[in-house]
Amino acid sequence: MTNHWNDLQYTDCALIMGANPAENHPISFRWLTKAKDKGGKIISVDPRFTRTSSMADVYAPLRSGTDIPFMGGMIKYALDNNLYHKEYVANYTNAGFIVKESFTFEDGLFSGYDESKRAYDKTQWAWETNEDGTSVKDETLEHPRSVFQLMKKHYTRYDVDTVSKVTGTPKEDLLKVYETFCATGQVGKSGTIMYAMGTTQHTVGTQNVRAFAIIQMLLGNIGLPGGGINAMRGESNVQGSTDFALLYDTIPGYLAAPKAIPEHATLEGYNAKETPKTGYQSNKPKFVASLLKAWYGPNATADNEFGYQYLPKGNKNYSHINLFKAMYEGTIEGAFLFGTNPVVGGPNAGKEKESLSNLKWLVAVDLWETETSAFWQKEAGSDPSKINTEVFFLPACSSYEKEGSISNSGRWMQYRWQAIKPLGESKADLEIIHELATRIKGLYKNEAGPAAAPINALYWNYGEGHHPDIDLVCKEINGYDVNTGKQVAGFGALKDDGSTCSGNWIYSGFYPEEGKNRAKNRDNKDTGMSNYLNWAFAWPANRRIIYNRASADPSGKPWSKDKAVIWWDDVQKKWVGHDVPDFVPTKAPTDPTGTDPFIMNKDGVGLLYAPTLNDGPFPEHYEPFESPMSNPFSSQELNPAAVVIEGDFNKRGFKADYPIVATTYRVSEHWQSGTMTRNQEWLSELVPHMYVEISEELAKEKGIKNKDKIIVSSARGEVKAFAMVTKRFKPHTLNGKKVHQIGMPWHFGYKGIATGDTANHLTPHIGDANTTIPEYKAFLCDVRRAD
Ligand SMILES: Nc1nc2c(c(=O)[nH]1)N[C@H]1C(S)=C(S)[C@@H](COP(=O)(O)OP(=O)(O)OC[C@H]3O[C@@H](n4cnc5c(=O)[nH]c(N)nc54)[C@H](O)[C@@H]3O)O[C@H]1N2
Ligand SMILES: Nc1nc2c(c(=O)[nH]1)N[C@H]1C(S)=C(S)[C@@H](COP(=O)(O)OP(=O)(O)OC[C@H]3O[C@@H](n4cnc5c(=O)[nH]c(N)nc54)[C@H](O)[C@@H]3O)O[C@H]1N2
Ligand SMILES: [Mo]
Repeated sequence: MTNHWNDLQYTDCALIMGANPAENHPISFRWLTKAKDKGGKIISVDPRFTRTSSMADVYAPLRSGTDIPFMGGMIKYALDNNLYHKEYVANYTNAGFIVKESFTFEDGLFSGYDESKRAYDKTQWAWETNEDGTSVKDETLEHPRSVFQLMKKHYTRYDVDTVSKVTGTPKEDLLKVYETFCATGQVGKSGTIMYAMGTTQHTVGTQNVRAFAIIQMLLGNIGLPGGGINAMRGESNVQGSTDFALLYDTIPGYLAAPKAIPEHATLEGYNAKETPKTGYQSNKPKFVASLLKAWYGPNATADNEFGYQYLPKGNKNYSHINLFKAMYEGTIEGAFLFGTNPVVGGPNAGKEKESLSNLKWLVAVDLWETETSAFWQKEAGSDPSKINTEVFFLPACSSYEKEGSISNSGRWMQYRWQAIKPLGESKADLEIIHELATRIKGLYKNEAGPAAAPINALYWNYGEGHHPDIDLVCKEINGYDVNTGKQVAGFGALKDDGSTCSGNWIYSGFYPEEGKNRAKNRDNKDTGMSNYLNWAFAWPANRRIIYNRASADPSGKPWSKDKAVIWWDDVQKKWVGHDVPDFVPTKAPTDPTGTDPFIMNKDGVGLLYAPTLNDGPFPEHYEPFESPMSNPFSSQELNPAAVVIEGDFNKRGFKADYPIVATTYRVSEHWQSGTMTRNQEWLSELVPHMYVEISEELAKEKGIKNKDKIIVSSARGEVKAFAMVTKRFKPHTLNGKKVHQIGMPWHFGYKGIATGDTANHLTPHIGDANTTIPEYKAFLCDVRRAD
């Protein structure tokens, strides 16, 4: 989230699209209810009428996988009707930047496409720069090569009629949404966009979010209370684990994972390639050196590039779907699965199960024996005599049995204390990792060579014995002066000369001195605009609203009194207000860069045009991997840069055999792959079986009655379930033709109390062009009665 939970109460309009927070993030609704009490509006855009929709002022259905046309239409509407915030756009975004002639867009393809690599040469999308490296700008936004004009041209094609044909959203619903949300472009108003997996789990997932960013910058909604782009995060600590490099292409603090490319051959080369000359990221070498010092301690010296060469460097895509493909092909020998159940939660899960049988060994660390750790058993439909995988099970303890911090969607790092001692033989994950690390280090102690070197160099100083000292882990994350041992005050104090360490620069500052772990802060006094600065610690630097410099006009005054966050105090000569400024606190608005609020970007402005993404600087509609219609916007059907897996591992279905659109989602009563809830009696009783929601119209066509057993099939598998005939789904009218959509929860498996077929037997192994997240939310299927 750019903002945070409590801040939602200040919104004039929440556009909830690709999320169902009433059921999946219920606490967010507490704040939305407050917003509603103050006259705020809620919009819900979802293929299914959800409980969120039932709380909304405006509901619009759409076909799964068509959010870009939906939002493209909104961008066009805002521009055509002059509803955008001109001063914000001109000053705080790259609207005026002049794009080089080498950038073109034709029939769905941007310039620089190489079909054999399914990749673009992004250098062709660059903008013009002056001799000093600054960007060439046209303040009037009239130049035909300006971002603003190129954007306008790009979205002229997204007229309401064409959009409606693709999305299936009735025209009047589209216009109602556009009108309601674009009203937040007025000074004094703010609108927020709340999204989650309905947005991201697509081959165009990242560009879906980009479309949100464009509209929010056009309306001047970023940096304001009640504004922003707010990702409702998933697992309780998924925000924290992403910050700490859960993603395969990052190392902690969103630094790029080193690759086997010539530019990354040395630390100097890595820094040169990854560090922009301007903007806050120009400090990157300090964060990298401090991270390496945290990992390798005294073994990281200036002479050995602080241990940079100990880091593995690979060029492959190591995302979930590719890891499982590699297992399937037998190129991975062993796997540790810490708290994950891919035989239920992974895409094309039947194949993921098969992949596991190609491993030599598997270690599952979990609270329960899951469908995954039991994949080899007869009950799982396997023949144990044919499976050679050696499976180890390590019992993990639950969150109540251990201490540590988790970070919520609003980036608040909050400490949790241990409630009870671990039951039975179970252990905290940290303890398991500690034991593993110390034993592996023990085994390699007397070995030399490239495999042993990084293990021997690893600085594992979290105390003696079997119980790691979690306080030492916290101190290392914050960072300290390696000579004095004194904790640093924040990331501003980190150095690139090896004199400081920090395990994650974005968290630096949460534990600035002995006895002051701010994740443990529990002062619930409102410090202004419900930012609660003394409750928990929000990265970065305890800021609650990111880009909050944009809540003030170029001269430093809040755009409006009601939406004030920070402002320039000309007497004290600094930024003051309700939040920690997301800006150099003493940099005056009159400074040459005093009006550049997006300090994490090289040019200090928001990117309406983003030449950094893999699939183009502007979001463009492409059909899902499996689609019921051809793309009316261009002859490119699938995102040209999507990560495609072909062959036996990922069979593809077509509309002739599978004419129905399907999607998957969650219910309040179950959690994820179900291990956590299908083992609970009460929750199992509430939602005891796998079911599929189908419209009354489809039920009639197929002769299906409520509670009948049906079979849903896709190119990859079949699922048997109860039919839930519902008004929540309605057929779409796409280009004049009726197309059905169905939906189902993905929580079921054969273990536990509430059992049922696994929805993921149907979903494909296909990845978004930037993140490789699988397209769980839009695929094709067919439906028939089971008897
Ligand atoms: N009770 C409960 N709460 C949870 C979880 C849980 O399992 N149970 N899981 C947690 C986790 S890890 C996560 S990531 C979050 C996920 O939170 P959400 O994203 O809210 O979860 P979903 O229910 O998967 O999907 C949200 C909605 O997207 C809609 N949708 C499907 N396709 C499209 C599309 O193409 N466009 C649009 N606009 N909408 C579409 C679905 O109909 C669904 O209502 O929830 C978290 N909260
Ligand atoms: N079709 C479809 N599939 C999806 C999605 C979808 O929307 N549709 N959503 C996707 C999303 S957003 C997500 S996040 C993934 C989730 O996929 P998974 O992470 O595989 O699913 P979970 O059920 O959350 O698995 C968590 C496991 O961790 C165990 N566990 C709980 N606490 C602890 C602990 O403290 N330590 C350890 N070691 N284990 C613990 C639980 O018992 C459980 O077995 O699924 C994805 N799969
Ligand atoms: Mo998630």
